[in-house]
Amino acid sequence: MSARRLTLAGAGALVLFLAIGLVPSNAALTASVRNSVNGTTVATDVAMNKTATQSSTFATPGGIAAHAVDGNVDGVYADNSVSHTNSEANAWWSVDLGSPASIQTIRVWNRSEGTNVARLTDFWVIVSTTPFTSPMAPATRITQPGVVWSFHDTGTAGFPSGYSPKVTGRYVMVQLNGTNFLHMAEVQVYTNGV
Ligand SMILES: [Ca+2]
Repeated sequence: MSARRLTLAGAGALVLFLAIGLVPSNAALTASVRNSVNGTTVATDVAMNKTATQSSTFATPGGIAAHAVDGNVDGVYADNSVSHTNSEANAWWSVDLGSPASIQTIRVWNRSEGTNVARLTDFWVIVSTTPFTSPMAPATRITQPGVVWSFHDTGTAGFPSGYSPKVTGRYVMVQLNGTNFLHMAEVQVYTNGV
């Protein structure tokens, strides 16, 4: 599905839900649907196009960290919009929002291809007010100064999986609890309810 089709479908669904007074909490809005509908701001992905880093990069430019904040939720690796580390212990990906933000919702979009989907299983989503430092297991990382919220998702990431930190933070990390490749189609960070 093309980005244009996703955008039009998302906007259409949103207009419909607004018209009947219901905005679904887990609607598959794309980052493109972030400006306004009838002048009302509905969702702002503050992670889009911000500086992203990861523990390693499987291939450049195919798997660069920036692919998870490029505004495209396409989960097919060959379409050049998926971040991808090497297989390693506690592989991580992180974004710097540039300034503190009131983070209401985080959405993690998994890669969408076959058995690769299962690689993003048993992972943490972490929010911090200070930069993430040296490599460490997530159970240790969440005890570090600056960490204001964390969630251990023991399942497999969806399309997307949604989280509701409701904290102010600047740095967002997704980190595997075990050893594997870490690849994601997109990580969206919203400062208002979606
Ligand atoms: Ca992407």
